[in-house]
This record gives sequence, C-alpha cells and structure tokens, in this order.
Amino acid sequence: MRCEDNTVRLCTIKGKRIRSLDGWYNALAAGDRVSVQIISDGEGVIEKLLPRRNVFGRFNEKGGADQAFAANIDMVVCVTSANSPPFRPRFIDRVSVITEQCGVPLLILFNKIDLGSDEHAEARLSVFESLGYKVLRCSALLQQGLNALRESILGKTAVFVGQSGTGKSSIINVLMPGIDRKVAAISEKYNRGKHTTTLAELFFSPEGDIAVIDTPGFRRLAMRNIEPDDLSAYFPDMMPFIGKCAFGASCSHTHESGCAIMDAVQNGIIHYDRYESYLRIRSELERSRQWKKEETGKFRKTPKFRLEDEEGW
Ligand SMILES: Nc1nc2c(ncn2[C@@H]2O[C@H](COP(=O)(O)OP(=O)(O)OP(=O)(O)O)[C@@H](O)[C@H]2O)c(=O)[nH]1
Ligand SMILES: [Mg+2]
Ligand SMILES: [Zn+2]
Repeated sequence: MRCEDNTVRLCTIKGKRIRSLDGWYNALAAGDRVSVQIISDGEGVIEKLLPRRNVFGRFNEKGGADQAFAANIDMVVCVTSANSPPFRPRFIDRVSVITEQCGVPLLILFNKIDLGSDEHAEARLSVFESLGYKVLRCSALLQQGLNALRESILGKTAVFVGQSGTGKSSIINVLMPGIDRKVAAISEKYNRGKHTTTLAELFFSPEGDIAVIDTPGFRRLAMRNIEPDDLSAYFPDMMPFIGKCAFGASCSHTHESGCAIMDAVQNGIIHYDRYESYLRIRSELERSRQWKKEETGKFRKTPKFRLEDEEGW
C-alpha cells in the first residue's frame, strides 16, 4: 500500500476479511483506498476500506460473486487489436456498459496498428466514435501513438482492460519505463493471449502525473448487477429514445410494437450490432434473475450460462 507519507508498505488485512466486502469475490481491488495502522516503515495493517467512488468489475462465474478489478478510477482504457488476437466488438460493447455504470469516460485504444487493420474493425470503431467514445490508434511495438494516450490520461487514474494478448502490459511498459511488466507472445495455435498478467496492479509514473492499473485479460465479461430494465440507460445510442416507446417505461425494447428503439435500429440510427449486444446482455441478466427467483430464498451459485455464440465476449 502506498501510504500518505509516500512510503510503500507491505500490508496484511486485519482479521480474515474486510467486513464491508462480504459478498465480493475478492478482498480488495487495485485503486482501493483504505485506512492503515502503521507498524513500521515497511509494514502496516489494513483496518478499513474507505467508500469506493466506483468499481470496474464483472461477475465471476466460478466464484458466483462480483469481482472488482479496479476501484476509484477516472477513465477506462479498453485495449483492442485488429488481429492477434482478433477484434471483438461485442467485448467492447460490454466494456462500454460497465464503464457507463462507473460513470467515467471510455477510451478505446486500437493497438498493434503495425499489423494493419481491416474494414470491419474500422467500421465498428467509427460507430464507437460517433457515440462519443474516444478512439486512439497505437503500436506498443513501434512506440507510436502513445503520446496522445499519455495526454488523454494525464492527471487521471486509468484502468487498462481488454482481452488477453492485446498488449495492455506492453503499452504500460512504454508509458512507464522501468515498470517492466511481464509480457508474452500470444498462442499461435489459438490466436489468443496466454493470460500473462494474473493480478491487477496500480502504478504511478515517477513524476506522479499518471496512474495506471494493469489488469489480467479476460475472455468473458459476465454481468449481473444491472436490472434488465435499466440496461438501455447504459447505451448512449439508446438514451435519446428512452421513454418514447408506445409502452413507455415498461417497454423492454425486445419485441413490443411501437418501440422507438427498435424503430431506430430499423432506420439505421442505432447500429444493429450494438442492439444485438443489448439483446444478449439483457437476456443474460433476465435468465440470471429468473433462476434466482426459482431458488426460494436459499443462496446458491448462479449457474454458468452457455451462450449460443461466445464470439465477441
Ligand atoms: N505486433 C505487435 N505486437 C505487440 C504490440 N503490443 C504488444 N504486442 C505483443 O503482443 C503480445 C501480448 O502482449 P502483452 O502486453 O503481454 O498483452 P496483455 O494484454 O498484457 O496480455 P494479458 O496480460 O494476458 O492480458 C506480446 O508478444 C507483445 O510483444 C504491438 O503494438 N504490435
Ligand atoms: Mg498483461
Ligand atoms: Zn422500446
């Protein structure tokens, strides 16, 4: 833990867990603020978690609980690439929903431009841009485009998220020389990362002008902590149409006649792929709630849902 006297201390947690975090998969997240009882220059004991401003996390399916990757963040940087590993716009849709929930800006970082791009990725990136999300292109390998990134995160705490192998740790190594995060080539056989980073960690630049959180790449971004009827509010493309459906606020935007959102999809105002992501996430949220209802009172792990098509998670 970095303490107020600017000393970094190795801290243990008082007792077995932090009471305010019961129900979470992990005890603490990178970026958490805590009160520490100082034992010595090198040691401390974490006594209490201070209230979190926001949390970037997901539902951990194995553990059956919400897992926080980062807390108290000012910006989410979603690192992507056109290939090695392939571009997964549905994954970015999910990141955008969680980012909207955090109430912070999303920056989409299109890395590995030295490997080229393709029409499909460019088309989807321009949709994200039209929604007000900033898109920057870079190559950690050639050290290109990273000044613009540095400027965008100046003075902020930014969490870097994305599929394994897109280059999160490589970019952080260029931004903060000396950090030396471990990086590893992606698997040629499966064309995906090898989950090199295993722990989310917060780093400060020596000048103290930026703070970044490197996270482990994940393949699935499951969500449970959004009410299905609230989901459209996290889609900026749907926002202008909310409340304008024939069934008003009770419209689920999935099948109703006179649905303003479905009309906007039909008219090409909302991109069909974005709407499809909405439908998939909504169905996941509804199925998890349905299942909970059937379980009268007793808490059990939420089952793992197999989606028809995992492409784009
Ligand atoms: N061609 C090319 N390769 C890159 C670039 N950036 C990173 N790589 C390579 O991509 C591979 C994965 O990079 P990492 O930085 O380990 O990726 P990561 O996103 O941190 O992966 P996880 O920790 O598993 O989530 C490494 O072999 C890097 O050298 C780039 O701009 N261009
Ligand atoms: Mg990494
Ligand atoms: Zn509707």
